Amino acid sequence: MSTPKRYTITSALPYTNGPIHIGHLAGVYVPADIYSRYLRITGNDVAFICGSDEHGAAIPMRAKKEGVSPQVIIDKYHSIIKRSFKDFGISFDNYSRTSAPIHHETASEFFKKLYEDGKFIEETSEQLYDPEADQFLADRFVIGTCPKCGNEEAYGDQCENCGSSLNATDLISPKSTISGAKPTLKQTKHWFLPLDQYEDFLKEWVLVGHKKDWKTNVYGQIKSWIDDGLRPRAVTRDLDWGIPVPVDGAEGKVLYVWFDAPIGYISSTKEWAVREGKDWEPYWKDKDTKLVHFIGKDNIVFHCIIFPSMLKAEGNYILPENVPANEFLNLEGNKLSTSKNWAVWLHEYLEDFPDKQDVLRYVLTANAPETKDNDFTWKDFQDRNNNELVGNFGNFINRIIVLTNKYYDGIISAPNEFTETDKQTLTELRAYPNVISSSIERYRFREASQELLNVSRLGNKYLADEEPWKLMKTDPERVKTIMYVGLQIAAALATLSEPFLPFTAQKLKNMLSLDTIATTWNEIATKEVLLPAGHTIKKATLLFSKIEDTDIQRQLDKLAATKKANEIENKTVTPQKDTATFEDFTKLDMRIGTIVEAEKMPKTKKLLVLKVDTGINTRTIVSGIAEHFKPEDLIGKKVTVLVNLAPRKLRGVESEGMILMTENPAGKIVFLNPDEDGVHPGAVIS
Ligand code: B3M
Ligand code: ZN
Repeated sequence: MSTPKRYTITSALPYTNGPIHIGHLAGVYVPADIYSRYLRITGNDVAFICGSDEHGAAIPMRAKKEGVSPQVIIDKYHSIIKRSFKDFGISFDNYSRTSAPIHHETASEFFKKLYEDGKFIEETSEQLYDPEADQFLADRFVIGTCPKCGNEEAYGDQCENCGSSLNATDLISPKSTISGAKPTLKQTKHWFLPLDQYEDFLKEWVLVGHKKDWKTNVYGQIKSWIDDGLRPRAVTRDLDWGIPVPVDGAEGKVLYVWFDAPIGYISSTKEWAVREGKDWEPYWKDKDTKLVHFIGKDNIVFHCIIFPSMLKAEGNYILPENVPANEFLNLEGNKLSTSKNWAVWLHEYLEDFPDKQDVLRYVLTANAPETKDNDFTWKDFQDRNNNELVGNFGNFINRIIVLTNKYYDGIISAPNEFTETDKQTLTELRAYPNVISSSIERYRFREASQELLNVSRLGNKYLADEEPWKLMKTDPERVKTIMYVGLQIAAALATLSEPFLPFTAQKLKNMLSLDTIATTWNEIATKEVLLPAGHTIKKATLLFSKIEDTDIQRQLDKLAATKKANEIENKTVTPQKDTATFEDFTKLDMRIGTIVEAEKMPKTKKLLVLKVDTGINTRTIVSGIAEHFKPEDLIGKKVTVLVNLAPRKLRGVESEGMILMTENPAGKIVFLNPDEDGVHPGAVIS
């Protein structure tokens, strides 16, 4: 553990165009939180900063899709996102938003300073223009073929396939994402940051300065961009959503979202400092402060090339000490996708697993995409919970606490002389704070989480070898020592688990009545005694519980339904039938009916014989829905019935009418209820 310092830790500002999912948590927020919590409990001065990014092009687009104003969208998702972070214990010191006045001010001032210092190039050039939508096209408003890798869906600012940073005019065969139109070229004035002038600085700072300590995936990306040669990059846009460009002659123009968003880290720090009565400047300007950006790999260019060049141009700011970007997390073998709804949304996860925040934090850490893309599977989630958290960590704690209560009414007995095994166990325990620290300080959170589990493994092995439950009858004095040693391991776990499993750590501290005894990581490494004899602990409560196959199946079913829904969406809708005249329509007599009896038609798989009260009479209707409903579930259901359909015999039973139905995305027959999950426009009523 190194000497205490000041840290500014940022995690990528999420776009408020949707809720957040496990990929965000795994890639950015959980590692940033582990790091921040760790630094706080090891005595550092930490500002852990985040906020919502509310100026991205995706926001007005989403607003258009939902038929509301962008403000409605940002307010809605800002609160959902903020809530999810809180629910999962992400311990931001401040969570702001880029629509906040303090941010508009900070970003405007930053731009003005660069403008006045002559750091921009002002240039009128031809930009892509959508003649139908009457709008310039940049960034997400235009897609086309990536000139580097040939991906046909590259955006105007970046290709998500190869990670290249692009200018909209670089795209081959561009197309407007607003109208689908082929763009024309039109002249417009913009301000450019001449990144080419920062090449030498970037080379010196990253390529030479951080060759050894930055992750190879991050370093490799930066190197390839610099090797490709950097070009001036426009930092303004012709849009009406964003921060107005604060200089004369810039009417109708806003700051490029990637110019304002990283400044959001600074404004969020200011907001925090004002609230806490602190000075924000040392957190951004004192060269002894360590600035660390946690991001996903698609944000590397912005945090390692563009933002540092902006900070350098401004002149007063420190540069990031590290940018430990992660790779991507997939879900059950497919890329996570907000638009395809292929995700585990955090707010939905909590509905299904209300007290299992730490389980998700743990699984996402143990399987974090640190060096390569990784896959989240529900089976792995279940296995890690049942084997590692319940079977290892929870099992150890439960045994030691239950036995202490059983043998000694919860009061810790004084130990007798330690055996060699006892001494060795305690020595091993004392090594863990440093082992875990060293992994965390090198941003190896997966490794750190496994070392944490090794602490409870140490405890389980010790108890299994010493078998206090067997010795209780023959050698109760020895048992006192065993329990004492075991309790020291439990106390260490309560403190060491805090960055990873904050909710569990709190529960464990309560059980051990540890709140009154301050146990720091350093104390674990150095102190003889963490829980003294005579100290009283509380009764055991369960830290983790088993996840059953049925819980997992429900999640897999949900994903299967999503897949099906996506397939249906991609399918062409059943073509419309020939025109029916009004007279044709009035011939149909449809009534509401109640199903009063239902039974299976003998010797058939699909048919049910129903008795339906139509108001006119109670009649028999044969319906092919036996595979979709149990007869007993249908009694009392209200349905829509076509009552004047010519009667016909099915398997010898006369059917007098037809119940109207449709199909949901999972292929299940449902009664007419357009609100039924996923019933989509175009679903045929039959
Ligand atoms: N809003 C997030 C993204 O790419 C982008 C990060 C901004 S960090 C300054 O999801
Ligand atoms: Zn590409």
